[in-house]
Formats: sequence, C-alpha cells, structure tokens
Amino acid sequence: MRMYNRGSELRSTGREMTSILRSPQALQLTLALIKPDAVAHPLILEAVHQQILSNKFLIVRMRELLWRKEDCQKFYQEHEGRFFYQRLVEFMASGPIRAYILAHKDAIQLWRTVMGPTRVFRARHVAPDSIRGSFGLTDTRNTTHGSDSVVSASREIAAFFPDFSEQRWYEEEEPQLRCGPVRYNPEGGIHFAAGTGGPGPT
Ligand code: RTP
Ligand code: MG
Repeated sequence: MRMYNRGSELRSTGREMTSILRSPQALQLTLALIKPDAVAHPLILEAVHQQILSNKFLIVRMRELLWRKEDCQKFYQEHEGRFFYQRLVEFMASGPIRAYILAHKDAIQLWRTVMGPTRVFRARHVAPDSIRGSFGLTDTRNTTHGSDSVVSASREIAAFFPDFSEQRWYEEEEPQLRCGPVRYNPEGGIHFAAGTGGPGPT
C-alpha cells in the first residue's frame, strides 16, 4: 500500500490512505511531462512517479499519449531556430509520453528543482539525486519537462488537458484538496478530495 502523508494526520482507509491538508496558501498548478526516454522504461517511469509522490505533489490529472510532430513544434515554438529544436521535436514525437497536472503551493519551482538542471552533464554534477541527474541520457533525452512560469503552466496544461478547466478546478476542487482530507488512488495514480469520488469532467 502506498502512503501519502502531507500533514498532521494520516489514516488508512483500506486500499487508500487519507491525509488532512491544512494550508492557507492556494495550491499552484504546473504541467509535468515524462519524456519518451523514461516512459519506455517501466522502472524509470515508476521511479519518477514515486519522486512526484515523495515530494508531496498532488496529482490532479494524469494521462499517457503519443504526440504528433506538429503538436511538438507548437509546444516548443519558443525554441524554434535553436540548434536543438529539430532534434527535440522529433524526439518528443518518437514514443509515448506521460503528462501530469501537479498541484503544490510552490508547484512550478519545486518541480523544476526535483527535475534538476536541463543539461544532463551538469545535473549529474550539481544535483546527482535529481530526476535528470539520476535518469537523464542526453540534453535532449533528459527525462522530464516542467513549466517555467504561471503563464506557461496555464498554456501547457490547456495543450495537454483540453477538457480541464483551471477556473473550475480552483472553484471546486482546489479548496477541498487544500483543506483535506485527500486520498491517493494507486490504480488511477491521482489524488482526490475524500468524499468526492474523484474528479469528474472539468
Ligand atoms: P523543460 O522546458 O524541458 O522543462 O526544461 P528547461 O526549461 O530547463 O529547458 P528549455 O530551455 O526550456 O529547453 C527545452 C528542452 O530543450 C532541450 N534542450 N536541449 N543544449 C541543448 O542541447 C538543449 N537545450 C535545451 C532539452 O530537452 C530541454 O528540456
Ligand atoms: Mg523550458
């Protein structure tokens, strides 16, 4: 059984664990991607998922998908013209990826810290226990992606989860998740506010 303990209280409810969250600060959202190099290796995929849990993120949504080259081009538009752009776009379309919406009071910066530096050689030296330091193969195949600002996070979440309404989530789910209790469903790989039965369409 997987345990999730974020606050002062933790109790078992059979297959799931329930914890009480009490934070006055609103949860922030970020988009996290696990890139094809890691999704191709089930043990690495699971290790990255565990890093998300052990760093106390709430997993709001999760999906696996194959991306078309045009989608990658659009997603990485800001890097168009850079020497690594073509390589990056082709790599991201080369196999399945996993996308997450993660919540935490400091989701954007925390996820970037957990990932480690972009360049794998640097990651191995300055943050060997980070995700990229542990699993990154090259500067392109560097295991994960994370949004770099609130504006990027909103745009990237909308690109990967077109049915997700951030506004509705802040109105309906965020207060419940923040005030707890929260459950983690190991089968679905997501957290949800206890008593809600999990997220419906948003
Ligand atoms: P990311 O967007 O992936 O979360 O990482 P980041 O902000 O640290 O990096 P960014 O500059 O946005 O670059 C996006 C992705 O492009 C690839 N890249 N390769 N020197 C290189 O060869 C190089 N520089 C960037 C990486 O895969 C990076 O994650
Ligand atoms: Mg970036």
